[in-house]
Amino acid sequence: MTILTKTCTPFEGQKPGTSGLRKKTRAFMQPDYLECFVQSVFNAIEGVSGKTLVVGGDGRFFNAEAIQTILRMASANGAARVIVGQGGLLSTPAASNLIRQRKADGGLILSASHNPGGIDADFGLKYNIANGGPAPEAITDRIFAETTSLSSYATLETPDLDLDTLGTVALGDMAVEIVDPVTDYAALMQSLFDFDAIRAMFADGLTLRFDAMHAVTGPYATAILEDQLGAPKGTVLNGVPSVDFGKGHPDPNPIWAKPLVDMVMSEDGPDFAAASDGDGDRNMILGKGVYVTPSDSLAVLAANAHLAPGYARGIAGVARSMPTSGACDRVAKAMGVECFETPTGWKFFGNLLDAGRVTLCGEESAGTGSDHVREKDGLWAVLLWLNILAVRKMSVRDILMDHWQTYGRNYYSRHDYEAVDSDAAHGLMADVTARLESLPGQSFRGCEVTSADQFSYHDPVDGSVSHNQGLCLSFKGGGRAVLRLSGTGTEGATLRVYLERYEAPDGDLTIETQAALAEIAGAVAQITDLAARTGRTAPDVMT
Ligand code: VG1
Ligand code: CO
Repeated sequence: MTILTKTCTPFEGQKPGTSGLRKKTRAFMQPDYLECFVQSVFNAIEGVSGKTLVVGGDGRFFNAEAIQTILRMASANGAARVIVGQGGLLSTPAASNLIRQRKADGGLILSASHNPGGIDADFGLKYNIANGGPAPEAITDRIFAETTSLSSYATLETPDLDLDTLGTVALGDMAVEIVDPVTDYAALMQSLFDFDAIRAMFADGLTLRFDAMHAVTGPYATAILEDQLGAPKGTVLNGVPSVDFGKGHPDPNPIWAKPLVDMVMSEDGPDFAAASDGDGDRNMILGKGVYVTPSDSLAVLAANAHLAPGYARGIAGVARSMPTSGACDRVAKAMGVECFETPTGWKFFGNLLDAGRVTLCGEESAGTGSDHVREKDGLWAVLLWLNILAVRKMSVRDILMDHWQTYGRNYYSRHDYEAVDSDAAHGLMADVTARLESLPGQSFRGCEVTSADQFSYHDPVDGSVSHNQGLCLSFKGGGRAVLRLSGTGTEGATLRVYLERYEAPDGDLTIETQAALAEIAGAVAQITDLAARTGRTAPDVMT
């Protein structure tokens, strides 16, 4: 088969963000755009000759076409084997698992995660390394450098492969192995959790609703929750993946998964409910009448993980991203295990997990995971919660209340200002950065700033340093605000304001969240001159 070398001109802005390259789908569909990025990835990892790769995506619009392009290029670049999910589907945690199980050299995951899908929505692509986790910054920097100087790429001229039939086929000299996307992942889950106890709990009548949001988790959730664990048919909602996620926004939070939240808040709502995102790595946890913030969920899971067989030996430590609340820090302290604060994005957890320093990781954006893979994992979090419920035989609400009464409560909320004018958002950040040194000691709306700094991360495992990872303001009395710009958006800039306040176990544990954080939010508005700079008087999304 003839390998074609095509000349190309570099595209601007192919810089991987928090989680790979995310752009408008139409940008990815331009001639050569995807090809240039894929060739840059291959070049950045010293080629793929003789290597095995895992490829799959969340099934969004352009997933199928992009996979065919990637397969042709992998073959033309000399790869030995590509393992691909049937129909081109793999959830992000399942891809991470396959890379590890099959000892692949790396993988390409096609997803823009929680961003909407469709020809006028978003698409994305990221490279994961041999440990199954997202490429660290050293590699994404190399990929970006390649994109700026690329002059040619290699591909084949072949018809599309049928990816719907399981088995191995040849593409040039490369083997393409089409695997069931669910099987290996489901086996991993079974090895970690007490499926019998969870099955018994469903048989006893516990009611669950899992909203797959028309995204990739549908087949996984149906196979595991309904077929293996015996939850009644209909437990999984919106379980068939569609290219535009049912025209929805596959972000599992109280805004985009509102129907599920309304359901658990109603009289006859289910005992437990959960949702996951486009690529299946995020989770939202709900109990009858209660929403569990992701930061609290991480803390509860850390405190109770030992109740599941896979974690019976206890946890080595916990890591959370800097904007995530300090709730898990209190659990780690009480358990006498290490707790790490990393920048936003799962790529920063990999070294800690590989080194055995931490067992659980989490982010405020609805990501929780463990050392079982090197990605966050939505369904895993749901199963760990189910295992804990099966052992403790308490409601979600009671478990949460018990947790706060033991450790205190970190009131927490994130306010997002989306599609803000990019210059205005960068100007706001630059202005606060310039004033960081003068802020401590000053009061804003009655809140005194005690410290103000820019977060830099020093990786304790490989010694690398990542600067400019968000602005952190601490207030007298233990309140905190974090400001950063999103690295996953595709339109203008998204300003994220993270707010937190701690209340001790004997304090008031039942304040409405936004009311509990109103003073700090007011202080941030004044410090940043937010309304004048962005033209916004209220956030677009509050989670
Ligand atoms: C967001 C979240 C971050 C998460 C990232 C990828 O990044 O805040 O916690 O790791 O998305 O998640 P940003 O830069 O927009 O704040 V996923 O599930 O979209 O791959
Ligand atoms: Co995701």
